[in-house]
Amino acid sequence: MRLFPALVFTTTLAAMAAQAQPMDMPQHQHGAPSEEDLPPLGTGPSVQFGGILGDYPMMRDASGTSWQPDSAPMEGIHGIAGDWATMLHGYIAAIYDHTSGPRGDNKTFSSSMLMGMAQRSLGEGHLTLKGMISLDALMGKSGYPLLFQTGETADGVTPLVDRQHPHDFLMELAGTYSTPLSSDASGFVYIGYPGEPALGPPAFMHRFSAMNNPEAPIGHHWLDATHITYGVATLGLTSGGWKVEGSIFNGREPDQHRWEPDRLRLDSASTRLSFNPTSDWAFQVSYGFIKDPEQLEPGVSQHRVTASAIYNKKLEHGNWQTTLAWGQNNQQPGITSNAYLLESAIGWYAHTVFARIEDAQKNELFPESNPLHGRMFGVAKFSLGYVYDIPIQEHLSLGLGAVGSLYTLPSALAPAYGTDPSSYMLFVRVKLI
Ligand SMILES: [Cu+2]
Repeated sequence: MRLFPALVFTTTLAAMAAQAQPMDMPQHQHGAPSEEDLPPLGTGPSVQFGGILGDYPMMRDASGTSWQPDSAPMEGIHGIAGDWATMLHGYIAAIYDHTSGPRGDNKTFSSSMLMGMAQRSLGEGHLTLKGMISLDALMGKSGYPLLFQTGETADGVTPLVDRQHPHDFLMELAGTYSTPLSSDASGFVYIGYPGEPALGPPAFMHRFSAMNNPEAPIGHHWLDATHITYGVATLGLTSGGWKVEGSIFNGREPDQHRWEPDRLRLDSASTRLSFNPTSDWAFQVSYGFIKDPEQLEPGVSQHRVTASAIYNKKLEHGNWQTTLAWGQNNQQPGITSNAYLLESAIGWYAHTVFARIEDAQKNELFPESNPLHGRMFGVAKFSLGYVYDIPIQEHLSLGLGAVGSLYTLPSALAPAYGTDPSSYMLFVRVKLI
């Protein structure tokens, strides 16, 4: 891990937390305002956040244009700058990662995210600007060890297998405008470079059930891997708990040059239907045609179908969220494979316990030289983790955590992975709250 830039990032987070001039509002348990805490319109500051895509509580907004339950907590520092309501959210973690077996490895690395958002009213509607960066690229081009993970490339020549790719420095630069169309419906447009098309559940680092777990899901490229896409344009409608939207976007996954933006293309398309029937539920189904997603497999496109349900329960001193998701990739030409994910996290005072169960079909675990090349294997992963968060400043907390995982795999994989592979991560995290 290159320590210096990571230290600068941490210092910047601390300085922002110290200088933040938050809105004068009561804070709830995690330091973030909940819907009830916000001053009602007309009595508090005239500038405040609303839903970025229509008339609904801001807590519903997750990554890109995806939705989570309204009752989900939203961390970050809220403020006002002129006519703009602003929000800042971020974390940086130092992680020690160990994976067992013949393909196992150890690595110490950092992962991070800093997100800024600003919203103002414009005409009848709302304009929202979002920017998000990550210093994940400091971990090096081959990312971090993660057994059975597949997707993207380290160097443009070899595919990443049993490694999670680092995220690009630029994760999102996007603008959204929404305007009322009738008394109960709004239309919106979302433009991002990079951005997230209307495909899949909220990206893992943006949903409460996953955000405390430093590991990416091994089903990432079946569910939410399009969260960083170099070129997205989305049009949609919202009405009450419903949202329907369509995107055109760049189907190619980010290349190995993580510090630089990629070439803009708009060669793929997706559509998503979202429904939040109550403040505790968020459902979505989506379909996308993804043109040539893998740099190393030109000419192989994908049809992707996903469905997910998120249940969130606000507790007196915490929050509990559970996500169930399914994703299917249908390669053209090629095979169809599925990934299933069930994850849950419960936060109570300073404690968060989280768990994830995944089942994924993988056919990219072996290089062409291996007789098992191209064969599909079903693997399952069980993870359990815990993090303890200590407040170190009004808007900053220090978390100490660990996560351990066990796997089940077909016997044909034992020579490559051992009969009972396992892995763990230990981490220290500084987070804006
Ligand atoms: Cu990703």
